[in-house]
This record gives sequence, structure tokens and C-alpha cells, in this order.
Amino acid sequence: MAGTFSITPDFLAEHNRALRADLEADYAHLAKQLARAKLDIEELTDKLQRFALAIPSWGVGTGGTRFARFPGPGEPRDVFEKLADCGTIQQLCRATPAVSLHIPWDEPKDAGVLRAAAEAQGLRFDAMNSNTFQDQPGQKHSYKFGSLTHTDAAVRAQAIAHNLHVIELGQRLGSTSITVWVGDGANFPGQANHRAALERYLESLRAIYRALPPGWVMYLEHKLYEPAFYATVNNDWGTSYWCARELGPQCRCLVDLGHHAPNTNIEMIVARLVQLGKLGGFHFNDSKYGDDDLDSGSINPFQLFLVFNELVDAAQRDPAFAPAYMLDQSHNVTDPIESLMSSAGEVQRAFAQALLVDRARLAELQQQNDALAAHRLLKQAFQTDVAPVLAMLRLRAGGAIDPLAAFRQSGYRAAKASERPAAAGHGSGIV
Ligand SMILES: [Mn+2]
Repeated sequence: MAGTFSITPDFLAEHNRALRADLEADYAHLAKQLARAKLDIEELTDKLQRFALAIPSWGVGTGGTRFARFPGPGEPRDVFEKLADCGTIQQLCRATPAVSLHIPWDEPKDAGVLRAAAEAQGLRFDAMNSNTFQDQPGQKHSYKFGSLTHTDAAVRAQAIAHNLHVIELGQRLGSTSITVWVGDGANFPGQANHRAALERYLESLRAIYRALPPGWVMYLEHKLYEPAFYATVNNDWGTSYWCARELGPQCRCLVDLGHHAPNTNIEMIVARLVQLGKLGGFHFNDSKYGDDDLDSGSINPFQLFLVFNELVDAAQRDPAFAPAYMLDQSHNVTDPIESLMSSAGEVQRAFAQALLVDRARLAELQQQNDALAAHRLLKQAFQTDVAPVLAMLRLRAGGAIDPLAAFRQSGYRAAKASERPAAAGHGSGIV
């Protein structure tokens, strides 16, 4: 079970007391700066307050590469301990009230008990994730050569049945969405017929789509390559869009920032999917070369800002626009809790900066073809230090002014290291 140590409200209050005066001075200074640009800091803070990001259950454990995994002390050994870590992240950051489960890694014995445990941590369940990219003990058919697109109908039926199980479980947990990602594809030219594989993919998805309860959404996640290194069936946003359109209104596309070739203009893909009415949500991470799953904003924060620039533009045109946001990272050299807290802040920061863009002025400059002034306008928003707004948000919501410092001072990790002696083979790992 989840263990006993938790960070107390008294500890948090003491942490905040020491930092509060400096924060208030910084916040007042930023308020004046923004007022000069006719921006109301309280309006900005209010908009940010409604921003929610989901934590993937597998993110609170150390990830790994194809070469090795180096687990840290006190890592969660089951879904309840994962929830405890997610609850701590939410307690300090106040931006991550949801958890995204991965089945079968997080398969509960009793869904009601799991749901109650989440609610006790102040958490709800975001999108459910099915897994047909690896074989499970006792499974009848292997996914070595694919799952939803396998040439053998019996394998496809098994993969479809797993997705239906995940939906049914999600209903009992209070989730309202499922993310389907398959690594199906080919490693060799000639191994698969590209068109036939895509037809089988769509046919399998149709069977899952038919089982969606009312109000549920199915997210399709495309990925350029890996584990299929020559050709992945759902390899890009165009394929993903076509499938989502064929399936119907309850299917939308999910953009994982790492699932693109280096230098791809991801913000433009976001704009296209928004325009076509099929943008469903995001998996945030960062990358330098491939699907590195590095921490959000650690390599290319400007790209993250430009993505949010599109999202804020979309929300202005359609107030009902509400994509799902999740972190999807692999933490190999950091404490996963620290990385997730830091990354949640980076995503919030990009959103806050995008909210600063004077969109009426930008439209004028675009109309006048004043390229440099339009670019400078975006840069000015991107270069504004919104850290005091993010810290004030956390303080007002009962979180920590400096989550990383509070976490390190709290002794949480050391306490969990003694509560959670290492167990072999738990369900977090390479993602
Ligand atoms: Mn992902």
C-alpha cells in the first residue's frame, strides 16, 4: 500500500512563509510591467488557474533506454504508490490533478478501491492507455508482428478485446477517454503491405470505436518510427487525421511532441489539426534527435511556446476548445518526481507566455506583412519572465512557492526509500 509519509500542510506553510515576501515583490513588479502593455496580471493568473495537466502513472518511475535502466531509491512498486507520488506532485504544484493509467501495468484488483485511493489524493483519472505493444504472461497470441494490424485475425481480435477491457475499466474509474497507440509496422521493405496494414488498423479501430460509451473520446497517437524502424502504420498526423475522420466525432488526434522527425514544424501540425477539428490532446516532452522523451522545455522551449501560441489562438476563436494535456517523458538521470514537477512548470510557463501575445496587434502586423515586427511581438511574449505568476498560482492554491526546494527539504524521497524496499519487475520502465 501507499506507505505513511506525506508532506504536511505545516511544512508547506513554513516553506512558503520564508519565500512569500520576495514573491509578492516580484509579482507586483511583473504586474506593473504587464500593465504597461495593457495586460491584467490577475486575468492572466485566473486563466492559468484553469489549466490542468495529467501525469502518466509510468512517469513516476525511472524510465530507461534500450541499454539499461537505473532505478532510484523509493520508487513506487504498485499503482497505489504511484498515486501517492502523483498526489505529492499535485500537492506541491497544483497543476496536475489527473493521472493517466496504463493497462495492464496498472490493472487493479478492485477498480472501486483504486478510484477511492485517487480521490483521497485529490486526483482523478484522465485518459486510459491500452498496451498491445508487448506480450503479457499467459497471453494466447503474440504481438511480435503487430496487434491491431496483425495479418492474423485472431491476434487482431485479442488486441481489440484488450482495448474493450480498458474502456470498461476506465468507466468504473471515472475516466472518459482512451488513448490508442500501437507500434505496429515493419522493419524491412517488403515485410508488410502498407495499404493492407492501414486497412486492418482502421477495421480494428472501428470495432473499438463502436464500444465507446457516450461522451467518451478515443485518441489516436501517431509516431514516426520505433519499434517499427522502417514503416509504422500510424506514422504521421495526416494518417492519424484520416483515421480519426473515418471513425467519427468521438475520435481525435493526439500529438506527442517527440513523435516527429527532427526540425518538423509541430506548431503547424497543431494548427492544421485544430483547423480540421481533430486536435484531441498532447503528450508533452522534448527531444533533440528522436523520440528522446526528455523533460518538457529542456531542449526547445520556444517550440513549446509556439505550440501554445496556436492553442491560445484556437481557444480565442472557440471558447469550447479544450484539448487534453499530459506529460509523457522518460526520466533516466533525474528523480522522476522532480522532473515531473519541473516539466509541469515549463508547460504552464509556455501557456502563460502565449497568453501574453497581443493577438489583435499580431493580426495587424501580419496584414501589413511586417515580418520582423510580428516576430518581435511573439519574442517579447516568449521572453517575459512569468515565473512570479506561476509561483503565485501555486501559493494561492495551497501548493509550494518553490516545489523543487520544498520536495528536497521535505525528506519525501528518503522516507519512501525506507517504506518501499526495491521490488523486482514492477510496471514502470522504458516508454
Ligand atoms: Mn506518448
